[in-house]
Parts: sequence; structure tokens; C-alpha cells
Amino acid sequence: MSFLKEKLAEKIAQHRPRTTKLLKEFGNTKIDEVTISQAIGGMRGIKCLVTDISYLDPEEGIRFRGYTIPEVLEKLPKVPGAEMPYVEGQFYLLLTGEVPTEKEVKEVVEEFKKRRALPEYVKDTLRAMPRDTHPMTMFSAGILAMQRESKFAAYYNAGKFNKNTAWEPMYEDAMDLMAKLPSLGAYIYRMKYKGDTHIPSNPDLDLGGDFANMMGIDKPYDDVARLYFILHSDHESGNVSAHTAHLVASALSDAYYSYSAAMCGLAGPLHGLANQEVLKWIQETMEKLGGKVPTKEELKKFVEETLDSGQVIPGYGHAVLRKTDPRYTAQREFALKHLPDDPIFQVVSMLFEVVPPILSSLGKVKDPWPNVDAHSGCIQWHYGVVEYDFYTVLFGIGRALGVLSNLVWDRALGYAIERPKSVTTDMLEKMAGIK
Ligand code: HAX
Repeated sequence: MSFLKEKLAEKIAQHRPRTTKLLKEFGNTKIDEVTISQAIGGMRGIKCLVTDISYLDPEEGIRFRGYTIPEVLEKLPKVPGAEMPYVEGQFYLLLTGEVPTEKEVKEVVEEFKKRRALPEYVKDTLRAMPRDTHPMTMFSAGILAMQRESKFAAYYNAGKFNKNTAWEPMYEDAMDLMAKLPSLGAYIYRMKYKGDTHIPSNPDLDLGGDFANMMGIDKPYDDVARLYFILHSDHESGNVSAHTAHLVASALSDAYYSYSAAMCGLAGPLHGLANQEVLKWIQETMEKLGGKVPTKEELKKFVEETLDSGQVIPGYGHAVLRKTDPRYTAQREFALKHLPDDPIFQVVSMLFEVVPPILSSLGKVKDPWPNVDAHSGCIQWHYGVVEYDFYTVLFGIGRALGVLSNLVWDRALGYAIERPKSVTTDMLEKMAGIK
């Protein structure tokens, strides 16, 4: 058994009695009530999911296993010669709840290296798709194509399913899939945008470094990749992508089915596709001005025109957050250090000043502040990833760190198949006293 798996087995054994006690002795304790507006309005805020991997406070933002973003970036072991930590360290932290030592992180680096290779038939599947297929469609299809590799499905089909051991094959799937996602993403990128020329994986590099290598982009893009994957890794369980994966896996579908489905949700413009929409919106704005950086007044006009045409301002607002997203702030700090004069960064900074007062003035937007997607495209563009429809794939690689960790724990704690109850409009009218 690998070191990480042993560590996890220990953590699971410690955790299980807590869940069992809560269920057996306190199963009827109320944690929330549901209103009509929550039932119709996207279940906003209803407390009905359990995860220990991250927690999103509306005012403070995300904490990964109790650590804020600056703490994570400071505490996780750094790749030698790099500014950013190992992505593998973030996976270790999310999975076990402990900050790994240098030795522990290197074990995970080696585990992922062994599992990195993308099966040839996945490449064939991607190559059979028209080249103008959206990269997120390719990404989700590539993950689904790999489902035949699932160790969880093989275990289940062999009649071995047991609530005590089910996490083990799910762990193997999580490790295999996590290790392959950077290879899948880079393959799609080079096939679609770089004349179908590919760069082999470099066995000397960590996950972030190898991703930059396979993308064909020089330093410090390796650090951009590390930062990006860590920042996007988890945002508790209620967001569309994480919740989709949890829901699908609750039917005992394996990690490939579950994560492929999650990526279909991430591809929506109100969720992960917002990073592509931000860059598209900025480009269109600059194009109208002949390529020049707009003034604040011009930008204000474009924001108002966008709202008047019935569209949302991409990259702004959030279903839970009520302050500037710390994932935005972390990227802003990176940009201030590495690309302060970049024209798109100037527009992104100006939007930070212009958009919140306008959104606040509408009187209905609960969070007028920027979210993670308001910033991410600008850094990618600066380092040469100008094909903005690829940005959500980058989000999807990072998001797997948290979602796959959650799937392992879902099986470890024996979470049940999801099946909330629906009601009819007639019933709601009766409850409201209208009928
Ligand atoms: N621009 C214009 N209007 C906005 C807005 C924005 N950025 N954010 C919210 N609103 C509007 C909503 O559309 C809604 O209007 P209606 O009542 O007319 O339908 C009203 O304000 C209230 O919405 P809310 O309660 O503040 O926000 P929700 O929880 O319903 O939605 C969203 C949260 C993130 C979907 C929303 O803020 C939005 O559409 N933002 C732009 C898209 C975006 O950036 N998405 C990425 C979010 C982060 C993420 O998941 N990344 O993956």
C-alpha cells in the first residue's frame, strides 16, 4: 500500500465513528429549514451536504482543510527553484487534512508520475471529434472514454462491493484520473491550437511543471499552472461541478462517470465558463476601441451596455461569497508582481473599480465583487494561452483535486444515494395559504 493510502486509511478509521455517532444518536437533530424561495431559487444556502475538505465563508472566502489561501501557499512544500508549492501537496492536504512534509509530497509526485500516461484510445476518441468542438466537450468526453480503466467499476462488477473497502478502488481511480488530467488537457490544447504537434511528458517534472512542459510554455508558466490548480481545487460541495460529481457518484458510479458529468456542469457560463466569458468580453470591448485600453468612462459605458442588453457581467457576483474572492486577490498579487504593465491586467484592475458600484446600484445583486473568473484569463493570456475557450479546461484540471478527494471520502463514510423530495406548485400554493 502506498504511503498516502496508508495515511488515508488511518484518517478514515479515526473519522468513521464521528459520522456513525452523528447518524445513530443525533440523526433527528435539525440543521436547517427550507423556504419556498429556496426550493424555487436553486436551493441557495440550504445546509444539506457534508464535507470536511473545504469550507466557504461568505465574508472570508475559502479555507482548504482550515487553511486560507495565503496560508496554503506559505505552508505547502515548494518546488525547488519555484515560487509556488507542489500541486501534489495540495492534493495531500485536501485528502488527509495534513500539510505534507517534503518527503511525503515527493511520494505523491512519484505516484502521479507512474499514472500519467494518457491511453492511446483516448487520443483516438478526441481525434475523431470535429476540431471546432469546444475543449470542454473534448475534456469531458476524454474523461468518459477512460471509464473502462475504472478500478472502482471493476471492483463492483466483481461482486466485491463492501462499505468498508469501497474507498480503496475509488482512491485508485482518483489517483489515476488526477495524474492523467494534465496530460489530457495539454493534448487537447496542442491538438486543437498548435497544429496537432505534441510534447511528451517529462518524467523529471512535478504535475504543474510537466503541464507547462506539455503545453509548450516557458517559465514562469509552471508556477502559473501550480497557482491556478491550487486556487481552483475546491469550493466546498454545493457548487455545480462538485455537487454534480457527488450526486453521480452517490449512485455508486465511478470517478470517471462522476467527473465527466461534473465537467459538463463546469462548462456552463454561470459557473466555470465565466473565465472564458470575461476574456471574450474584454477583447470585444478593446476591439471596439481599436485595440486600446479603455478609459474608466468608456469601460463604465460598456458595463452599462452589457447590463442593458440583459447579460450578466462575467466574473462578478457569487452565490455564497459577499466580498472579493480571495482566489481573485491571490491572482491579482501574482499579476502585480509578474505582469503589472499588461494591458489586459490594466482593464481587469479598472473593472475592479468600475463594476462593483454599478452592480450595487441595481439593488438586486447580492455580491457585486469579483470572483475567481474575473482574473484568471488575463494571466493565461499574458503567457500566450490566448485561446480563451480553453480556460475552463484549466479550471477543470484544478477542480479535480478537491472533487476527487471528496469522492474518496464519500465512499469511505458510506454516504447514501442522493434523492431529495420534490413537491408540486399546487402543494406550494397550499402551503403558502393561497389555495
Ligand atoms: N451581472 C449582472 N447581474 C447579476 C450579476 C452580474 N455579475 N450577478 C448577479 N446578478 C443578478 C442575477 O442575475 C439576479 O438577477 P434576476 O433576479 O433578475 O434574475 C440578481 O442579480 C440576484 O442574483 P444573486 O442572488 O446576487 O446571485 P445568484 O446567487 O443568483 O447567482 C452567479 C450567482 C454567480 C450565477 C451570478 O452572480 C452571475 O451570473 N455572475 C456572473 C457569472 C459568473 O461570474 N459566474 C462565475 C461564478 C463563480 C464560479 O462559480 N466560478 O466557476
